[in-house]
Amino acid sequence: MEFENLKTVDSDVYNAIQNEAERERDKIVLIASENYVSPAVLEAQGSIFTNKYAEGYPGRRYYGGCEYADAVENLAINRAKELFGAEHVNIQPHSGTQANMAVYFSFLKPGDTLLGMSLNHGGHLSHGANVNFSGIMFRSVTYGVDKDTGYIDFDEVRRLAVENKPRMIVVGASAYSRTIDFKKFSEIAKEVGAYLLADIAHIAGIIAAGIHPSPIPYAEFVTTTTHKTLRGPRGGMIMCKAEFAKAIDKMIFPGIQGGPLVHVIAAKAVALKEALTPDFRDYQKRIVANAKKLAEELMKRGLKIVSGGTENHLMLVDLTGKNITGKDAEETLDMAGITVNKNSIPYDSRPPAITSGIRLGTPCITTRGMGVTEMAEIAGIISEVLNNHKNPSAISSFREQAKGLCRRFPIYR
Ligand code: DSN
Repeated sequence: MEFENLKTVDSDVYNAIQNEAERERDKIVLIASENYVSPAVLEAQGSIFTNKYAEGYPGRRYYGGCEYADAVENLAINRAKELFGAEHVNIQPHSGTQANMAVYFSFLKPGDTLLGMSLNHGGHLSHGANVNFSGIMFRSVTYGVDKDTGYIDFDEVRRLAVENKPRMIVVGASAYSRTIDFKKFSEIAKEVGAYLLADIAHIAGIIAAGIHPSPIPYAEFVTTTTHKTLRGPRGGMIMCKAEFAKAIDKMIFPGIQGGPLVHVIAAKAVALKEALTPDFRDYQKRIVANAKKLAEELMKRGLKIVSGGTENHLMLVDLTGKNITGKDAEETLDMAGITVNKNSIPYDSRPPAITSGIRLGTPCITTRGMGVTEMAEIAGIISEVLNNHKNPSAISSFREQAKGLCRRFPIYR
């Protein structure tokens, strides 16, 4: 990557970027929440919109000179509305957690009950984990997956909802490989008089492509990040019914954020335009087909997948029978040129910094153009590396194979 000014001004940062470019180029990245943005998204995010203050909303700013900031924010909002069929969109959240925070702070008071998926069972920190503001400020109750099937246990969700009368139910996950039944969640929420928030950060792209059912008809609030399957810049977004628009907008600004990141909003607009194309739908189909194939190939080689497979872009590998922890698997696979993250599996006996599982996802490798043939090859490397994790020379021999695969599928040509 050419950064001539940066090279002269700050060689330390320049070198870090070059090293990161090399890492991204030469490693097979299976982190389910990551992706590679398009060159157009990258250009918009690196644009001079980073110079602009635009507190407020299009047509109602606290600074002069916002006409072009208004233009990009309106483009992003309108494209998001079209893509998801949302009544109202706030495109300013800096992250998924801030999007969730804005929803909670708008409609919950400290001490109110929040029912969300347990972090240990695949939920997210901001869905009520006790180390997060959401678990500190609110009375958090969590549901999980069935021990035998690995599927969300709806009997438990309903029982907890009836017993605890939450003010809000959060549905959404960071490590759950099955289709989420938003309708069923909305029926439970209605039964107990709770709001429903669907956090679709991981599966937003798949939903936009119509491959996963959308929560828009069922949830009062839908939050997402823009950088995972959606393949946009790092950031967040809130969609809601029109009746909640004013409260949500007021909570994002001035409630919990100051000036919006206009360069990021410009990049979100570009990503949303890309997501409206038929190519994007085809790309999401390939993400899901690749994940299915990868899971099948891993299972063929004796690896256990939580819930027995996947219907989205990710899977959780249960390593309990493999004599290796999630932490060691992450480190060993990285030495072989495959980047993953350790991840708790449901009912894990090990702590979150060690874990008994790894999470694998296919957005990055699908963006590079890899298909089902490459999934079999990658599953073969993963299986061999895990089987030979005590043998460093065997592991390094896979490094060249992984690099060769990456070279055949360059990210930025
Ligand atoms: N940390 C993200 C993930 O990896 O799923 C969620 O915020």
